[in-house]
Amino acid sequence: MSHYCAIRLRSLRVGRVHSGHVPRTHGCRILVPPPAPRRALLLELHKLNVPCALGFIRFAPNTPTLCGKLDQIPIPNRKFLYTAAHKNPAIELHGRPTFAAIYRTVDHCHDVLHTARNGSFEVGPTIKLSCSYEIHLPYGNRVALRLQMGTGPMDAKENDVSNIIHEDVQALCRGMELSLEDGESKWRHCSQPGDPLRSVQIVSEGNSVRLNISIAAKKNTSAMWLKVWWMDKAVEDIVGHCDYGWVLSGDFCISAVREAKKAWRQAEAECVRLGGHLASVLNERQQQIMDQLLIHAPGAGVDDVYWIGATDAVHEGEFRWSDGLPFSYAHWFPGWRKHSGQPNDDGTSGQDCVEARREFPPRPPPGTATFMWNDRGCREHNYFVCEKPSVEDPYEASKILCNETIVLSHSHPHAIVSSPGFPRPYPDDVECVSEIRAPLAHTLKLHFEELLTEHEPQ
Ligand SMILES: [Ca+2]
Ligand SMILES: [Ca+2]
Repeated sequence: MSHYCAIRLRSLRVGRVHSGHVPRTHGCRILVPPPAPRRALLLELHKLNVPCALGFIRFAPNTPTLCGKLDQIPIPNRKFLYTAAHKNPAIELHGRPTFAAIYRTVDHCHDVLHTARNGSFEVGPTIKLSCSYEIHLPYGNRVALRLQMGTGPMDAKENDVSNIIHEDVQALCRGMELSLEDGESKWRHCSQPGDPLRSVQIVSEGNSVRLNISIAAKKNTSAMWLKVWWMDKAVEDIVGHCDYGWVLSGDFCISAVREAKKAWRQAEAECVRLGGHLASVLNERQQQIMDQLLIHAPGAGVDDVYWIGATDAVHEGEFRWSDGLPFSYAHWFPGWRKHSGQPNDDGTSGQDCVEARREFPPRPPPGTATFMWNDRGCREHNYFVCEKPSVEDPYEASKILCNETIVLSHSHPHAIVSSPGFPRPYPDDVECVSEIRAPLAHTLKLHFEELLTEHEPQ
C-alpha cells in the first residue's frame, strides 16, 4: 500500500492531532512516537467524518478501519493503546478523513483486557503506578482469582476474602490500593508498606471482574507488589457438560463466535466445521439463554449483531432453520414509531437471512435487553451463534417419535422433513416413516438439502 505523506506526532505527555495537521494528500501515515519502557500511549478519537466509500482511519494493521461518523463506531473501537510491543506504531489515513484525536501517555497496564481461560500477571514492585485490568471469561464461567500482595514475609495462613477485602472507602491509602468490581459488588483493599505478604482467593459472581490498582508509596524501599492468578470455574447449571465457551440450550450447546464477522453462508459453514449449525431458537427459554450468552460475551457491545440459523432463501417468506428443526417460534423486532417491524422483505429487497440485534437505530443506546430478529441481506458480515449437540444428552432410540404425516395444500405447499434429532446421526435400530400427501393432480418434488449415509466399515 502506498502512502503519499508521513508525519510524526510530537512526543508529548498529552497532545492533540487532527485533520488540519495533515497535508491534503489522498493517504497519509502519522508516525506515533514509541512509548518509553513500561509506558503506553493512549489515543482517543473524538471527531470523525468520512463516507466509507471515500476513506478511513486505522490505528494499526489488522484493526478495524474506521469510517462514517463517530457515533456509528463502537466506543471500544474509538481508542487504541500503543505499547512498547508495537513495531513502527502509526495511524493510517486513507482518502481525506476529517478527524480529531487526543493522545496521552499512560502506564503500560492501562485498561488491559484478559480473555484467556487462565493466566497470571504482576504489578510492580514500584512506588507509583495506576493500572486497570479486566478479566472476562465466556458466559457461564466464574473467575477464580488468587491475589498475592504486600511486601513483608508471608502470613502463616491463607487469608479469607472476608477479613481482607472490605468496602472501607474512607481511609486514604498510602501504599497500594486495590479495588475489585464483580458485577454490582465492589471491594477495596489497602496494602501499606510493611504489611505481611497476603494471599487472597476470590471466586466471582459473574463472568468478569475488574481490578483497579493504584500504587502511591513514598520511598523506593516501600515499593508495592501484586501478583494475580486466575482460572475458570464453570457454572454447571449454565454450561452443563458443554465444552469451554459453550452453554447449554435445549438439546444443544451454543456459543457466540466473535473471531471474525462473516456472511451468513460462511458463518453456517464455520458452525458445521465446529460440529453443528448456526443456532436455532425454538422457544422463549432458548431466546433468553442466547440473550444472556450474548450480553455477557467478552468484548460485547450494545451494537453487536449476530447471524442465527433462520433463512427464507428457498421460498420467500417461509423461514426455516439450517439445522432442519421446525420454525415454530419467532422473536421478530416488533417495530417502533416510524420504524417498521420485521421481517420487512417485500420479496424484492433480498433480505433472506436472520440476524439478532439489540439496537434498531435511530433509537439511541442503551438498546434493548433482548436480541430481536431482523431479516437482512445474507452477504452482510456479522458475528454469529453456533450450536452443536450437547454431549450430555445421549440419544435414546426409545424416546424417538419419528413417524409423521404431512398434508400439503395450496396454502401450505412446502414442508421440511428431517431425520429425528437432526443434525445428529440416525440412532440405531429405528425405522421412521414420513408420509407426505399432496392435493390431487399434483406431483411432489423432493429436494435434499443434506444427505449423509452411515460410515461403512472399510
Ligand atoms: Ca426474504
Ligand atoms: Ca429487515
